[in-house]
Amino acid sequence: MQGQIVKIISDTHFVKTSNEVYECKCRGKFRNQKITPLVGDEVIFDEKEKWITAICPRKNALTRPPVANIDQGFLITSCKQPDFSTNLLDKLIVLMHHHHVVPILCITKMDLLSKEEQTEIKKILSYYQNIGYTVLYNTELAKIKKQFKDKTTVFTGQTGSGKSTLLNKLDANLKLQTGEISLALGRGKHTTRHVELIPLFGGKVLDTPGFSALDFHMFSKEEIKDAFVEFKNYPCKYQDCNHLKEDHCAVKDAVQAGKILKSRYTNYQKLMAEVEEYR
Ligand SMILES: Nc1nc2c(ncn2[C@@H]2O[C@H](COP(=O)(O)OP(=O)(O)OP(=O)(O)O)[C@@H](O)[C@H]2O)c(=O)[nH]1
Ligand SMILES: [Mg+2]
Ligand SMILES: [Zn+2]
Repeated sequence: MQGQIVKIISDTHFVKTSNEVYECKCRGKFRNQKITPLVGDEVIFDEKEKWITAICPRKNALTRPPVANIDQGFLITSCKQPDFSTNLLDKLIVLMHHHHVVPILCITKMDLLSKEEQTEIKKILSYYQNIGYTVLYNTELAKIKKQFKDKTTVFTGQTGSGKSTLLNKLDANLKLQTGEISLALGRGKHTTRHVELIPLFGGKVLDTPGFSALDFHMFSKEEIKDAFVEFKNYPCKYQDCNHLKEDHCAVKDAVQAGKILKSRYTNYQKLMAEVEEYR
């Protein structure tokens, strides 16, 4: 039989077919091949023995969070508790580009900001909109619901950013566990412990445990360059310009002229430096 893994708890894989969920184990064979089944994987399984026998070819596989076959990523980004960080946001965007997942910025906790702080963040977000990304606020439930149809969407973002809270708001029947943020940050504790695939509004959504820090050493310079999509609007004299130490760089000029958001460029510099250091 064929089904999709919707949850994994230790060595139990919950495999969903059109009408039932089977609790399957996994043979060592995959481990030898260095493939681990992930939530989102389509698998072939023996319904009698409850063994997963094969993993179907994947569209993509992410490691953080560990999920497969993803179309789009809701980057759940809080304005406060945890604090808004363009650095984290830009890293997540690079990660999504790397896996061919369409990033959608989803902003939470605007209500915790003063009017002035809100204006400041909205200015930054309108920049992201202008370079082509969809930006949604967690108060725009109707708009958010429309995004899910016929897609597999992963919710990702820092612990306490409000992933599970938003899902509960979208569908009150879900009753996902949510955490008290002051406690979560203090103890570095995650409220959501497992990745879970949930059918929602004509699509599939994956709630995932948040993270507290990220490292991105696996990227190449080319990948990072590609993920800063707006840089392509400023062709440099040299085609392979890294936009770092080069003279007459159109990207650096655009930063100077205020056409490229300063934080985008500094985050780019930091990522490129991390790659350099890692090599
Ligand atoms: N003021 C305010 N609080 C929010 C908002 N969204 C979520 N919260 C609160 O933030 C806390 C953490 O929310 P969760 O939904 O558990 O966060 P999470 O991203 O699922 O966290 P993990 O499961 O640990 O990754 C809870 O106390 C929520 O009530 C918001 O828009 N405004
Ligand atoms: Mg959660
Ligand atoms: Zn350049």
